[in-house]
Amino acid sequence: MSNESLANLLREERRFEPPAQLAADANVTAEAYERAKADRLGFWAEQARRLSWSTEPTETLDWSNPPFAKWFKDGRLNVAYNCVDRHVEAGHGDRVAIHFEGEPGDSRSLTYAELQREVAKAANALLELGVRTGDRVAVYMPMIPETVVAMLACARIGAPHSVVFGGFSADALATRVQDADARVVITADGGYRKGGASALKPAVDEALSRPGTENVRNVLVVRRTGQDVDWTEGRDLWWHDVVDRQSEEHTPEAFEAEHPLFILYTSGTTGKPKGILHTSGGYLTQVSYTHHAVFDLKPETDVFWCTADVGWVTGHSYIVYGPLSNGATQVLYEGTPDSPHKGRWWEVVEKYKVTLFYTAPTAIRAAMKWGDDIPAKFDLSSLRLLGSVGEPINPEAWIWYREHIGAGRTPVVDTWWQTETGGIMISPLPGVTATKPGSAQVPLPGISATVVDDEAREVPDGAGGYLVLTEPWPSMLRTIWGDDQRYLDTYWSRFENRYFAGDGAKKDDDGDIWLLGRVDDVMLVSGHNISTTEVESALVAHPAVAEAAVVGAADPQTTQAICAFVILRGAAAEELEEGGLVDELRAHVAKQLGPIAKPKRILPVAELPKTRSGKIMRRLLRDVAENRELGDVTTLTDSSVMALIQQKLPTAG
Ligand code: 6R9
Repeated sequence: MSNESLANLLREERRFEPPAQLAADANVTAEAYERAKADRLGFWAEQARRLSWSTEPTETLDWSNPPFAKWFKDGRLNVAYNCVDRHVEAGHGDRVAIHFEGEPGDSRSLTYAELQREVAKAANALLELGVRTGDRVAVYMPMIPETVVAMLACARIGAPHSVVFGGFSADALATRVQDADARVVITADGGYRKGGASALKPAVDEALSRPGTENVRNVLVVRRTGQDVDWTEGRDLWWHDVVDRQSEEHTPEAFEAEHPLFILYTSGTTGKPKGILHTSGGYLTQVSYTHHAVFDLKPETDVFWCTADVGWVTGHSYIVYGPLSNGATQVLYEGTPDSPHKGRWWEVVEKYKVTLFYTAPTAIRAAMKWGDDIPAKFDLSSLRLLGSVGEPINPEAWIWYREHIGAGRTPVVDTWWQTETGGIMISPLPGVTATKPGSAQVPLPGISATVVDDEAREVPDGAGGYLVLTEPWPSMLRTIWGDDQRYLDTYWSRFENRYFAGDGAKKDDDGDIWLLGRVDDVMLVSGHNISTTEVESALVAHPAVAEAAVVGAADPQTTQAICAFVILRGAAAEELEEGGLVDELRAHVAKQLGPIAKPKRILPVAELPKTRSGKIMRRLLRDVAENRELGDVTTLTDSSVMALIQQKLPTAG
């Protein structure tokens, strides 16, 4: 696609300067870029001093065996001590760490002092169950404070956790328990979602009946919903029986900086899930620094809320480790945004006077679809900064977010990163960067990223290619659990000495980076590479379209033909009966991006298939568009969506 068409699509040419007061008081200023450029490792060594080490590291990076990095390797620390105890020791024990809001409306606030006691008790309980340094613990939980406590208790005793999203099936849980060879599973009877109690324990029972899970000695069960559970005597234990009676004292042990902190599985499009391994010192340094820098956190006054689930990396880094290492006060919300009503999130913002809010484009587009009048009913004036993560955010959604949630005055930071990167990599800095709707813009200080072509040559400004990371970073994955070769093959073999992120990207004329979706999703139409993101953004820019997903379907004439699935806004859907709208949308895309990007087919649908973390699963839509049997649907939020979409299709062709 030509640069003119990109410029055209992004006719949203407005730039948003940081608010003057925010810039004046910002945690991080432009000087950080200079500092990091002059001495990248020195810069990260300084950031490591944000943490309390029992042995200060003297060596910043050991890259003698690339791509197997060792950061701060002679340093020792305890991650849980850094997230909890040291804030209490510094006199902040009375500060609220977590405002928990349950979906049914129950709430409870935990101070740092209370969190310290809970984590100590849970750590003592795990020790009593025989969990030892290095043993893996699977965590399969709803979004409740005990989940955070469980993760920190594992970190405290050096037992890597493997959190499995509570919405995943028994199958998915079994594979992950087997792969990590977990010794204990921490779960709950259930949690509240979509207005009801949704069970978790039966999936654990089923998963543990599978071969390869025999090493799980105990299942520790939190009572959340009170629903009936089956019980395996000798294996299953109630959290309240075992944890509540423990001592509130536990002396944290210091571990090496490279001690494994957690494994988190990412599904990827093919093959078995990859167990992404993160370690302690480098990971905590980067999530702490990025949380401080990107969200401009002022721990005394801010209330942070990241809406992700802890089963996703965003929850690990920006609910548990980043905010808590910084002594933040944050909201933890259990349920879905539309239960019991579509204003639930905004009600929570109003209730806790949330100042910093971090969510995903999919949620923003849903809120747009539900209507401007819903957030307008709540007092959102406490908000001072908004963040986005998970997918490219269309300029249209970015502007809506700023206008309707941020009252047209808050900065919006679009943060690009991955499970593998551990922490934020590319993002504006709210006190420095003039933001551009739709672009993640610049690598953070200390991070080196660029865009290269097929031959690994850096592309000039105004051109597109593949996003690569050119220098190691502290919170990088260390390997794929049990599979070093797959780590090399997946990330380090596409380009020599560069980390291949798997995302398409473009540099604009200012050199700012625009993310264009997964490389697997790029379409090839009559010899042109066309990004799904750009066509989707063009469609969403039309007032009749609430959401769009675009795929390339095999086509005898053009290699691939663009096939768009769109969710229409209410009134527009009626207009469609008279026909015309589909033609208008095709013409609209042609006008915005050029005739080559005009979708061959546009199919209005009621819902799009999404993963649990809110990403559109284009590969399933490609299966539909190419009349194939559907691939793996186990990570879908709602598998009935695909049946609905298939019904709508007059067999493709
Ligand atoms: C944090 C997280 C990683 C993939 C990543 C990319 C997409 C995430 C994005 C974004 C454009 C952003 N992605 N943030 N694309 N702009 N701001 O989402 O981790 O679940 O591992 O997904 O998500 O495609 O490669 P993970």
